[in-house]
Amino acid sequence: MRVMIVSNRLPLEVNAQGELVRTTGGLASGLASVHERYESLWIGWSGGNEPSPELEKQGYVSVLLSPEEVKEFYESFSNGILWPLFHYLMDQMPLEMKGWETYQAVNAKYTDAIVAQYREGDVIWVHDYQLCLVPQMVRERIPNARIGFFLHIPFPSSEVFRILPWREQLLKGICGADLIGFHTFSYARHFASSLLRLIGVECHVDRFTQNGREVRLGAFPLGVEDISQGAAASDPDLENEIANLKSKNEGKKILLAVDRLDYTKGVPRRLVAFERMLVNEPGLRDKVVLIQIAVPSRTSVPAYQKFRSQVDEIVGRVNGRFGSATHQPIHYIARGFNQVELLALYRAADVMLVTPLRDGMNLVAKEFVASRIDGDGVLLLSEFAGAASELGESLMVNPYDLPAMAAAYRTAVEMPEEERRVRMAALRERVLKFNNRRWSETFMGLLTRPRPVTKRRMPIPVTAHDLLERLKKPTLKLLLDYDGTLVPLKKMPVLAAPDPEILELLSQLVQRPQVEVHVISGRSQDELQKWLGHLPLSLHAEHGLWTRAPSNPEWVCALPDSLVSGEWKEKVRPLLRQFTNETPGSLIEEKSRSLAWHYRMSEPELAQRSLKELRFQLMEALANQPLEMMMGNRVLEIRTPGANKGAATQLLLKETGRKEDFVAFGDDTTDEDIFKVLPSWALGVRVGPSVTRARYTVKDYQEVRSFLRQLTASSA
Ligand code: ADQ
Repeated sequence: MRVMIVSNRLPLEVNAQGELVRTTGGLASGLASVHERYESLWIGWSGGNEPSPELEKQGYVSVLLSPEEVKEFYESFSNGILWPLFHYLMDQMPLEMKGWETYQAVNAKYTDAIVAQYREGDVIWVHDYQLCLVPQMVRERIPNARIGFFLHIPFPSSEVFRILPWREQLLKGICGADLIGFHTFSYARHFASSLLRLIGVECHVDRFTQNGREVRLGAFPLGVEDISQGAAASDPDLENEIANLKSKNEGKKILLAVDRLDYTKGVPRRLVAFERMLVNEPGLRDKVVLIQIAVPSRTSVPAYQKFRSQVDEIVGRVNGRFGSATHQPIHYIARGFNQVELLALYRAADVMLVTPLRDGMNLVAKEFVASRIDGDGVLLLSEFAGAASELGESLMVNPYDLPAMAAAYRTAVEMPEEERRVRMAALRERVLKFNNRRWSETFMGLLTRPRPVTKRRMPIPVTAHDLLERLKKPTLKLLLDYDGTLVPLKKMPVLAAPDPEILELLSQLVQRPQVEVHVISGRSQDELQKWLGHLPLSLHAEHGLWTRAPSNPEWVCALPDSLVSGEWKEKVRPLLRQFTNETPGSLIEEKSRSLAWHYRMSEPELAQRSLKELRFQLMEALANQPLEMMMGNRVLEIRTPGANKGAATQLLLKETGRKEDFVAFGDDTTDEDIFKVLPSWALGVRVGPSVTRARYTVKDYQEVRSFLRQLTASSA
């Protein structure tokens, strides 16, 4: 098995001298282990616009981006819009949001690179917010590919995510994957609620169905290597460097912070809280020093330039205010450190400050813990970092609460050794156990698990023309559902009256003696009569309980009167009214032998909760009644049993025998009753993508109309 890792950037870039150098960032650190462990191919941008033979030799495939693409896809759209929004920092977004077209085009470019390299059996693992559209784009070209998607940054609340004008496309793009991973459970929960609210997809615990495919989602917190054991740890310079740092700061506690210089990392607030501690605690002024390492990042995005000068200004102010000829409170170093330098700093520090305003995970916190073989050191951690959900023994802070932060710094500096060790021991146990190897193995394990064998076979996608070709006999019985099959679904049932086009099509069709048309629906006799009654076709109302033949205006009931008494309605109606009042947007539909509760217009999460409660209360209230509850598309129907679309279909089939062709179209769960009873010689067609018992599927109601049109023409 080969793994294709796909990320916006490769972990190496070609510098001005043409040499390969490592890039800084959490994604590169996390994935290096996958690249080494599996047979793999890594696809991404190398930072340039020229192919590099050096990269290819090492198993990297570079995607080349033009300067305009870098500007619009990477800087404007990915880092200028998605990055701040996903981190809840909407004030960093530009007034005019640009780059969507290029974002799509570049996602297609990555897709081309994947398709060109793909070999049967490969596993494709796509990473991060720059490539949200890639999973679905690959799915369309390699339908049975195994695709994973991992988001390295937070997935925001659906209330924030919905701000994006392209929210639906981004969600559907991600849903092309088989497995979707996040760092924390709450990001997965936010994603699931966006699915429900924005594209109406309901998630059951850790899975949902998309276009008839099962998609899973879950929390897979990324970990780090045990860096106390790695190559850097055995570097001869390391111990010297640690001793050097300690002696230079003799008698002082070292507070350390290491970041990519990004406004999400909370650097200004961290520095201001430090200033506040110095103001509040004169006794500590010459006993603490803050070392802030910050590697410049995304320097061409406007929001970052402003932010850098803000940091410079605060550092200057604090050092000017509290520094002396022999002491400088903040050491601010704006460059990347190599691994040995970083490790020495982690090990020399007394307190590690990790205080992002929002962070997907934050690996610096875990690297610090992993490096502390001495079992000492204090981790001060923002509750808004993904890492907070795993590292509960750290000193937790809210980075927006400056007085509390300043107080926490003091607590950290003064924490007794015993407490430091107890906390660190617990942190180390977890960080070393749930390391990056475990992360990739868990994700890959789930992604490569054999797909569950479904008893139901997948329906065959067909066009109107394909269906027509399958008709063999001189005459045809046609069974048509109404809503969603002949006309598009509408928010309110009363708005779904037939349009002139469908009326014209049906009236043409019923003139053909070779075709017998039946319309079957959950709707009442009155509605069907009003909308289609003038046409000479058979109507079946309330899922087949009532039938009207073309030649006879009388409606006939399929069940004896005794079975359809409506007394139970007196009990159910008040309950439905109560739930309708409590669930804005829902409504009750009265039919002769049933009551339906529609909630298509309601706020989806509220509707789900109400539905659960309503079903429970109905079950209690109707315990001794021979009634059934039936779920349709955003509707719950309570009705007398015995009459359903399946029973009605069986009656029709009996008359037909095998002399005629029989075709049934439906788009809803209630139509599954039809497909269930169809013999092998009849054609069942589900309208729209879904798990179904029907043998065939067509795209939408337009395709049904196209079938009716071609049928009319061919039987003329
Ligand atoms: P980042 O935002 O890059 O990653 P982080 O997880 O902290 O954030 O990773 C930073 C990496 O870069 C660490 O390995 C760190 O050692 C290194 N680094 C940072 N500053 C450095 C410096 N000055 N010199 C040298 N190295 C430095 C994104 C998300 C995170 C998520 C990761 C991984 O924003 O939330 O944890 O991906 O999924």
